[in-house]
Amino acid sequence: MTPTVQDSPFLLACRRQKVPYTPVWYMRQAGRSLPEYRALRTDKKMLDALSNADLITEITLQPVRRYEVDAAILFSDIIVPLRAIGIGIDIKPGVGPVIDQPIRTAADVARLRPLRAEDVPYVTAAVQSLVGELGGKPLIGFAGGPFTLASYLVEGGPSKNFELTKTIMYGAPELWADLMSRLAEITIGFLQAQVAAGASAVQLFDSWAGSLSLDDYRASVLPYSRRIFAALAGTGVPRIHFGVNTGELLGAMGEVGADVVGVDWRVPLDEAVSRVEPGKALQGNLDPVILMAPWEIIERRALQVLDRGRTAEGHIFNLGHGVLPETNPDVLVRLTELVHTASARSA
Ligand code: 1CP
Repeated sequence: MTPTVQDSPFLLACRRQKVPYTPVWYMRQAGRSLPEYRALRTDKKMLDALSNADLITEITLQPVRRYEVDAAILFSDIIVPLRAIGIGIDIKPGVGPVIDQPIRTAADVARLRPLRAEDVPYVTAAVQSLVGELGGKPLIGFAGGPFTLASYLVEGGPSKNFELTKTIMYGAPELWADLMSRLAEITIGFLQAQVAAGASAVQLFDSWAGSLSLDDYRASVLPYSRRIFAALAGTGVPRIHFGVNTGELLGAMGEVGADVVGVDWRVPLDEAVSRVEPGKALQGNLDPVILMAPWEIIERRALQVLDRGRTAEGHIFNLGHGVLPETNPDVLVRLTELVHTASARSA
């Protein structure tokens, strides 16, 4: 019998079922560190690459071929749905997303209309072709979480302290609610389009939610993330939720309805188990910077992550955040092999 995507170790682990070995994929595996990615990008702007179905397909497949990871992640960006509904955004090399006219008033917020699948034809076409190309390996669709999207829109670009965003969140609750509701609707449309086209799982990256206290996260972000996860519940695909520096928020980030909670490197996985409610798988959590150390160190630390991951109901091996651009791809090939062989021995 040919294995189906539903029997893949990645989806089994998301569902907390028995796996032949611990599945592994890497956040940001589909960009930046691979020479074949850089070669493809030399004469192409990031935004052009993100709206070309053939390029999205090719870049998504590159790390799967090279690293033999257990899942592909769609080559896209969290700003893609915002641009698709008409917000002026550029991705500046070495900076990140930059917004033409930041969103700060009720009139600005009113420009955020819902997203339909027809707004992102290059994404749905790429997902459809990837499902065929991947031959039974799952494709992870994704979107930015509401706080993280709000932070780029309000600040106008990357930010350290999110001053303007938090000023609205603390001081103008009605405006904040309108902004977050609209972002939740856009995100639901974007994720549903990816799942309808064939994505096997979704990850909501609320990368910067860790800048909030637990109380503020619960009051001002959690209800909108919960709305997103609830809208996807009927699709049956596993829903992963991830943020950076979210040790204090791990329980709440699971409560939004996530099937899998992503953990950064600051909280050991066995400790994370005690912070999330039962019935969740965990994903993580090797520090991406450890990949710059000698192999013996990487090996010891990766085995420690696997050991601690065994205390979870399901474990997907990953880094605690994205692959850094200066990472040697050969190290990721070796790490993937190590995770597979070491976990198969103890499965
Ligand atoms: O594996 C992959 O690379 C898949 C594609 C992917 C993903 C999952 C890209 C392509 N972006 C993202 C998500 C993303 N984008 C997040 C959430 C995940 C995370 O925390 O890493 C965030 C916060 C962004 C915003 C963004 N886009 C930044 C960060 C800026 C900041 O505030 O620090 C940057 C640098 C970008 C551009 C971008 N998006 C993707 C790539 C490969 C790049 C770099 C462009 C390049 O140099 O080629």
